[in-house]
Amino acid sequence: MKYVIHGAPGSGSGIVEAACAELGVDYEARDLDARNDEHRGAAYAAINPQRKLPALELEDGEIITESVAIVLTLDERHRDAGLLPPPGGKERAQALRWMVFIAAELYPMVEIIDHPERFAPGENAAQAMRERAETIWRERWRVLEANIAGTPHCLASGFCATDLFITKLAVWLDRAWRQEHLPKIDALITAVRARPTLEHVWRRHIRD
Ligand SMILES: N[C@@H](CCC(=O)N[C@@H](CS)C(=O)NCC(=O)O)C(=O)O
Repeated sequence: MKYVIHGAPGSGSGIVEAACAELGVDYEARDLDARNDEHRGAAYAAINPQRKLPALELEDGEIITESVAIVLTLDERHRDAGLLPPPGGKERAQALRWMVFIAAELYPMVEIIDHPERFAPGENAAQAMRERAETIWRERWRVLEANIAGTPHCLASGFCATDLFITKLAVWLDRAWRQEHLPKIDALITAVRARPTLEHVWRRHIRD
């Protein structure tokens, strides 16, 4: 079985590559030229009608989009690897809670900050929208910081896939601000980046 991950270096597809690397499954990272908006074109729209990365292609060609759905699918298919805590327990519930918080409350802020013109007409309105989104983005990171239960992971029980989401998105924050205001998340990133299984993934996906 071989998964195909449609993505781009530096993008959210790093979460899916990291999940596959943690699971030890065979995958091919199929990069699009996101700098030249290849993901906005018709060919990729046939894979993800939302024209966003990542998308996971299963061995029979089935496509899964939405990073949380992808990670849950991978966890279900490779349950023994423990990418997430076992179903039914409170640790899994917390892992899902914060994974969905990231996907639903934090990740959408990135589109508004990067492309405010999609949401507000005119340059002034777009700039005001970007500034407000940046404030909300940081406020929501503080909420997550206050709920990091482990040392240094999101869960008290240790590493899980939620830490991959946190690591990939938190590196988009200004580093000095992150170090000052999100010390627990900063320590989490350091630990997750140091995982030997993930070294080759972060080399492609995290610049500094
Ligand atoms: N809800 C999606 C969000 C994915 C997303 O926003 N991906 C970014 C890359 S990190 C993207 O493709 N942006 C392209 C665009 O907005 O034009 C998920 O969780 O997978």
